[in-house]
Amino acid sequence: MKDHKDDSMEPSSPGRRRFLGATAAVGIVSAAGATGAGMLVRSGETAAASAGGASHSVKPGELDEYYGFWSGGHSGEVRIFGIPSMRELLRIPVFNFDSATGWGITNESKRVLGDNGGFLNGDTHHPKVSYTDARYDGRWCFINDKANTRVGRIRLDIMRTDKIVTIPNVQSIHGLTLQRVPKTERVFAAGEMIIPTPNDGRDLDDPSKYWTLMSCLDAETMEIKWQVIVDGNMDNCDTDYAGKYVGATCYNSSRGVTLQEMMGPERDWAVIFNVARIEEAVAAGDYFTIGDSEIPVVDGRGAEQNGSKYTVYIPIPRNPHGFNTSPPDGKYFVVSGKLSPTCTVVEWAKVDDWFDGKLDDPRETVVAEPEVGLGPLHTTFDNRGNAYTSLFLDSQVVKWNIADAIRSYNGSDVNYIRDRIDVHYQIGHLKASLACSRDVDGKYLSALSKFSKDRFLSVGPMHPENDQLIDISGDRMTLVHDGPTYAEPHDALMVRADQLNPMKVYKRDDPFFAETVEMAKADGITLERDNKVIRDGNKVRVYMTSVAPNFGMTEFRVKQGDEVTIVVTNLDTIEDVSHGFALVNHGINFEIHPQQTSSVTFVADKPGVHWYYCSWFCHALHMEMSGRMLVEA
Ligand code: K7E
Ligand code: CUA
Repeated sequence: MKDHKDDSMEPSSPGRRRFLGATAAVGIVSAAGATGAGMLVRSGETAAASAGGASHSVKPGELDEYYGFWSGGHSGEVRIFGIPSMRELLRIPVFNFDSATGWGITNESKRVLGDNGGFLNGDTHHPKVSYTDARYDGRWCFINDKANTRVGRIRLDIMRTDKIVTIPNVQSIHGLTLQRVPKTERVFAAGEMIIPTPNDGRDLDDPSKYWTLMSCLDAETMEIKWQVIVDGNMDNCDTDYAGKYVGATCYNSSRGVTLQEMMGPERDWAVIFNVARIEEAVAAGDYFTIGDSEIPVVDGRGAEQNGSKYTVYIPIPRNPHGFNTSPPDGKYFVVSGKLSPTCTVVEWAKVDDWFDGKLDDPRETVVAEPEVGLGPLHTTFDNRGNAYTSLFLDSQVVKWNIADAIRSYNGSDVNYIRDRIDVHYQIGHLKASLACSRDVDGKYLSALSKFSKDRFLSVGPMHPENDQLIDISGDRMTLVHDGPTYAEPHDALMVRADQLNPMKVYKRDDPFFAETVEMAKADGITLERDNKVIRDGNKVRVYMTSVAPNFGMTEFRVKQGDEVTIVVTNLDTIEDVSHGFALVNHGINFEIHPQQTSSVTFVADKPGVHWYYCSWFCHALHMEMSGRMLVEA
């Protein structure tokens, strides 16, 4: 949702203007209904105004209650925040180049980046932490790359990316979600843009032959198990709490290629995939392949007939967005209308009924369709039966009660709206603490606003995004923190601090640098002891240790034109005593954490003296931690 940088939302588009005219009225009616209760529309409160509560304050030296995993949008990274302080703790490079850590420079990171190491950008939207029985298990965080059609995996013990996979046959991985039960064995990646299949120059001018696919990856190996071809495109997705389904929203059921065309239909859909049936089909050989790819593709098209054996297409009003299953039991999922002021609530058990042949119309799976406000995007939940939906156009978070919305849908005269709070401004995603898991606790909600406008000192034409924190523990929501952030978190989630157990120092047998250890072994090197230069034709391998404030080697000699590999092993054993290795005028800098081995390969093409130094402040004599590479002409 990063394209709407202007409040006016495409004023030049007559279709959009007409639409807004119509639904604005509905939205106003809805808001008026809410204010009828006397108190529900409020202006924003500041942290100062709500400081009386203060349970959210984290004093200097105190630790946060949650780890927040924030996508970094088109910065290509993932960030870790402490919640509720909103202190930024770490940036984890994934698809991007990172000067501080040497991501994209070291051999170890290049192995992870693979063939796509040539791309230095990514666009991360949806971080998802792995589950065991729908509870965070601290193994991995998965993240999509919308820009270059990849999925990355971060190991949460070392907080570094260890796998990146490019998904074939599709363009733009947008939605990303994980199997919850019995544990995360499958990763689901929703393809967004529709393209000819294969996309080899055929059908350029015939969008009726453009398609996209849902991909299923093995969480452990990151191999792509299967794909399902669908009608329309896909953006957000989520799974149930039974390990049976994954579903995705489609905002372009008309398979349009222009904005006008994409806004045409009154209804698009949510498409639900029956995982067991798909895997039976794959096992039975009932699939095809696309182009050079060998991935089994199952046919899930057939929206006009409501779907196929493998899929059901549930009609949802107007360019739906957001797909969120309700905790702690996963009974419902909620999809927003985006261009309709409604949320659609579907009961997962009724999806069972559909696939069991008990329903005639996929709309019979819908149990509520509350009017919530203008521009609804994403929904999150507390542990008291309430849903919280972000309203992009209204710049609000609206709290509504699911059971009352169902009663209202069934004809009762109940007000399901519980509260509204202004956010600043134009909110995209929102996520309550632990709201994607059984442990949902209804304490905090992060509101990821796309604009900050007047909230901070001006830093030029482009202002920071504004990630706000809202206390949702009471009946009324209270804004407790503004957190300016850099481009551009889309989604975030909170994991309880005790649910993660990061390592303090590396283990010497860590797979992250296992290949480098193998290379050293072949050279007869013991990395924990040796400081040695190995020459192998014009290839030179320089092995050195580091212990604050010394590199094990303070000079080494190579010849101009040699391909040099420098391997540094940090023998320090105390957490946080990291060193850096920066080679001046060679574009080289990388991290070596306690007990880690890192390496880099380059051509020594400049004769002369070239200093290297430690770039991570480690000791009173850190400045002196340096050495010389002597390159003979
Ligand atoms: Cu709504 Cu990519 Cu989750 Cu942006 S998507 S907001
Ligand atoms: Cu080692 Cu600074």
